[in-house]
Amino acid sequence: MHRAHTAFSLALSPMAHKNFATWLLNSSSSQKLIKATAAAAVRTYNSAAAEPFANGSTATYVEEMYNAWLRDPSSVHTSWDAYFRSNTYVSPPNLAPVQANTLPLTAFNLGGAASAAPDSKTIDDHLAVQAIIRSYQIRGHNIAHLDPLEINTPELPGNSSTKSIYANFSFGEQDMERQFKLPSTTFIGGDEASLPLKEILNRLENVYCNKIGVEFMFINSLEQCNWIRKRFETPGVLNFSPEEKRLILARLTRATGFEAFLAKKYSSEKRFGLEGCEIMIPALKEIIDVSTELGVESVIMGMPHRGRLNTLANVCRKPLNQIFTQFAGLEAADDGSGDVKYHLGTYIERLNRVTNKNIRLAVVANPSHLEAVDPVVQGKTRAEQFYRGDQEGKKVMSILIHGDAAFCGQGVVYETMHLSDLPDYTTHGTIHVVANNQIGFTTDPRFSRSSPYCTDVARVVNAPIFHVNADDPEAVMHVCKVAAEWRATFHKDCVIDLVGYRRNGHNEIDEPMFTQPLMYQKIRKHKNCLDLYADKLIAEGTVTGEEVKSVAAKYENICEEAFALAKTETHVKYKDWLDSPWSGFFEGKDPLKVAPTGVKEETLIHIGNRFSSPPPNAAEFVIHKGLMRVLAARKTMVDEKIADWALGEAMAFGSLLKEGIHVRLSGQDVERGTFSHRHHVLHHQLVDKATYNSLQHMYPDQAPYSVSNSSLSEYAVLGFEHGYSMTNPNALVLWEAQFGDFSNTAQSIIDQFISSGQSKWVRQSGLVMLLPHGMEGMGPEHSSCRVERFLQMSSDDPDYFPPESDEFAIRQLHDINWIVANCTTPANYYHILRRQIALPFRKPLILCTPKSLLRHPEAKSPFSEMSEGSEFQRIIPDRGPAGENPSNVKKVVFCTGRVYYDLTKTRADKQLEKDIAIVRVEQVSPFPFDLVKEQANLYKNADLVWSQEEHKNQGCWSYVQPRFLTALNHSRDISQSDEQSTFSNTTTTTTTDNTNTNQDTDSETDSDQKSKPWLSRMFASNKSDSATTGGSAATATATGEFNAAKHFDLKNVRHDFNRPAGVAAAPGVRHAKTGRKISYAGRASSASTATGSKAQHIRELNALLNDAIST
Ligand SMILES: Cc1ncc(C[n+]2csc(CCOP(=O)(O)OP(=O)(O)O)c2C)c(N)n1
Ligand SMILES: [Mg+2]
Repeated sequence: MHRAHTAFSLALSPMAHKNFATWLLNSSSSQKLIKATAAAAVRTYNSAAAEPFANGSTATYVEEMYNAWLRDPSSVHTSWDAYFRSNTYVSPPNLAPVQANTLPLTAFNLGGAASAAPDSKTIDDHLAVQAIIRSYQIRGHNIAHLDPLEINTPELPGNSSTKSIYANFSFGEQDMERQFKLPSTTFIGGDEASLPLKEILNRLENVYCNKIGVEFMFINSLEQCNWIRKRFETPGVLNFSPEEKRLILARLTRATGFEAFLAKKYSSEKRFGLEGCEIMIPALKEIIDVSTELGVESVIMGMPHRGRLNTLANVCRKPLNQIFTQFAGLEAADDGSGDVKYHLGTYIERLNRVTNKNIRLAVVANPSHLEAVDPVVQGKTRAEQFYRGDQEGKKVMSILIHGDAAFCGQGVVYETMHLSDLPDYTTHGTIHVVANNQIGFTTDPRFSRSSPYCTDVARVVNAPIFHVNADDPEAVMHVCKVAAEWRATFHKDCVIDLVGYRRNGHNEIDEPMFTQPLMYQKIRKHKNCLDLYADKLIAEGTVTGEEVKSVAAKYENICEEAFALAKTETHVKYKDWLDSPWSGFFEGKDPLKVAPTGVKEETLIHIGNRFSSPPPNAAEFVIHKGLMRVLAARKTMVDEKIADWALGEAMAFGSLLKEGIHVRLSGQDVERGTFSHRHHVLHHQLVDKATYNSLQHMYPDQAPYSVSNSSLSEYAVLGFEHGYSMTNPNALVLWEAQFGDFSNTAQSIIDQFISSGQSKWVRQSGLVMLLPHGMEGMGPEHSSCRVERFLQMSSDDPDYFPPESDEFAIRQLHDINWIVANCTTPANYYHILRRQIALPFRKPLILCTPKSLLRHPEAKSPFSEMSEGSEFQRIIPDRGPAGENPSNVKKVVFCTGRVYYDLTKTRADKQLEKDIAIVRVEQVSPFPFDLVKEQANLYKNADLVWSQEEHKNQGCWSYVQPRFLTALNHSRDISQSDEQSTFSNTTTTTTTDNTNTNQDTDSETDSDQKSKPWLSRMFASNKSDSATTGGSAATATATGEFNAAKHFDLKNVRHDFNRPAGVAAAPGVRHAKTGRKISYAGRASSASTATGSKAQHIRELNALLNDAIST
């Protein structure tokens, strides 16, 4: 039986066997099961796992036998007795003998004399009944009626009658009325301890082979298995009251009505409707209702395209007019690129009418990349739990909704699942809902997965999986209730597999008959779930036909009213779709003011002393000798008031923690540091798991510090940390790659969330990515963080020299999508980390970090470069003889990162300190046009060279080259002659104020704007009239001061952090690239990032150093 391998042809054949018992009989593995009970095949616990039937759950069965045998050896069959006496059996460590599962001898003695020993047939028959019960529990789902279309029915061999199975168990018709004692591992009896065989079979058939298929017996916890059995087996669990049924009907009506309304009004628009799985809406509502009842106050959801609008409308209750406005193709009122409507997020706080409790619902915005949002949701959830002090996840939970094809196809699902139980990543249980329409775009399951179910990935974390036929609303509601209770009880993941179908094509414009003709013939004849359920409720007298119609009509009216309202809108507002508002963060802040990043020297000394000290109970806490030396070396540095890389980092973290900023560092092996330099967690050498983390003990009232070695995943962990960073701007969240290039397995998170999140979803993040980078002869894969890729995604315009003013740097930071830097000193590293928090807004920071520099004797900074008055240096000028006498300098070598130390050494070796200046570009993006210009002007007569250790087609060269040209040659404005390309396409806005201080640039008026070609206008300025009005005032006054109060109406900036119109307002000017040039000194282009041969690496390095350091 392989659900994925079933073919459509089966759908046309009648279901061969509806009864599990029949199937059981014919299944070869089942035969083994049957025989196993009597034959008592001798297996060890381990070998049991290899047997098809004897999986982990069968071990529980063996365990039961074992427990019974322990209490009374004669209570089990002689074969079990022999087996246990042989000492072959080893009790599994996590299954202690459980009283509830004992099987006393008297259990077999129904109807017989109380003291008489049971005969072996009685024992065999009882064991056979137990085996049957277990078989239903283990594999009943395989034959349950899950598919509303009845296409994917099991492939059943032969045609045997139900009777024969009893016969096979040595049961005949005559046994049907025989009473059998029920074991403690079933709840089908309710209050009854025994039942006739016929009733046992009927009840099992109903529980496990009807519209719900429960897959749970692989779970290695008897308690959890019993919990699930009870929820599904107890008689009457599926009985719903008339009120409950009406509520389901009303919700289903809305879900169905919403799609129908959109189909009517926007028939040619893509919306990725939910038709065929509309029950997902009542399902989500049920999960939220039950969870709210159980204490949850905030639900964070991640979901793909399918049914997203419906979820926003009917689960989150996002105003319908805002949703409809998205269909109108209106201009946006705010900045950014926006996104298609079925990717946008939302955040709503509202009263849950069923539970009468307040609830916060967020749907996280996501890209097309299916499942990429999963870890982001988890990180955001974790962070919300953290800030609320919700250590057990009782108040905040996540729900992840998946498509069937994506759930089994995308590796990030697995990677995310593996975070679910890790101490620093768990969200204490996620409910996964699969909108399983049994198709992925045009691909059938049998071609899209090799596993029986699309949900099999969840088995790796022992998550129970509840398959349910999406055409049975009551079964679905029951499953949802159990899922919510499961999460609240065990705080572990579980999966609801809603097996439905897709009524239309992949989207509403697609023709499904091209590829699934027979399936769609069937779908066309298939009544929708609402009609089926309404018919049922009418037939049983719960509602009348009139009531059904009136509920539908009422909802249609609501939609019509919202539709009319939407028509009056003139703009869409991206801010309405924000998923993570930071209330209060932007209010009253000067958006162009950075707080100082230097701190008092005494603070540095305090942090340094703590960081270099063993734990207070040092006498008892045995530290590794090597680490004692590390601590001693740190202490010496503190005494000498200098810092190496690790100390500089600790200064940044410690000082932020002191200021109440939570710091979280996560990634592979970050606690020690891949290069064994960090050592934030000291391990007691004699006591297991006893650790000490000095950064957690800097100050009594400090913010929490968390450092966590992560699972070996980049995609999920980076996504998780990105999500974490979205929740609260007052936290420094860092993810470190083991080596920089490993971040490429997280490329979708980088491309779709980190680089473009603000532009698409008006969402900011101050996440820091630490990427070890440097060509140090370690081979192609351990050398480069591929900084060129990050730079290529930087949004600053290579040809645009922003207006020069005191606010040059902050304006650039404000306008760019992220910051890319490569620091050469611990002090600059310290400042750039602190600046992340000092900024009045948040931008991701991509930081190339060193390897050999971690221990380089010159890569140290005095405390004076970190104390009050010091700040981050975007460029570090040459401070040696060349810098002191610039007019004598023949050549200026610009560089970034560790190659600086090689260059200075070569320069010293060649005694060219007076002739060659070396200037470090520490912040590569946004490009320090102003400082580069200043440096170039300083060395008027010198040749200019960019030197890098990366190959020419890699590293920073292709990014810096055009920007150097713009920085060097800014005298001739070409904007007037090249209007089409005058403006930066995202960051430049128009100003009508001519008082700009920038002498190099021309101001541009509205009338100038109007005379431009439309494309140029569109790219150039704010998109709405209102925004243009707001931005019409100059952002800088004649004195260069920025007056936030005057120019920003913060009341109108609902989500605060959006760039208020005008902040970036500055006329764009491009410059002719004539005059001074910059040349390149470095490796040639290459396909690989570095050579695998150390000798060749050194040869290349020497060549590039000689090339750069020559006059
Ligand atoms: C990572 C990724 N690969 C490919 C696609 C293109 N794509 C969009 S929807 C889709 C099918 C998804 O099927 P399923 O997960 O079952 O969801 P359904 O559309 O059936 O609801 C594909 C392949 C994508 N969006 N993301
Ligand atoms: Mg699908």
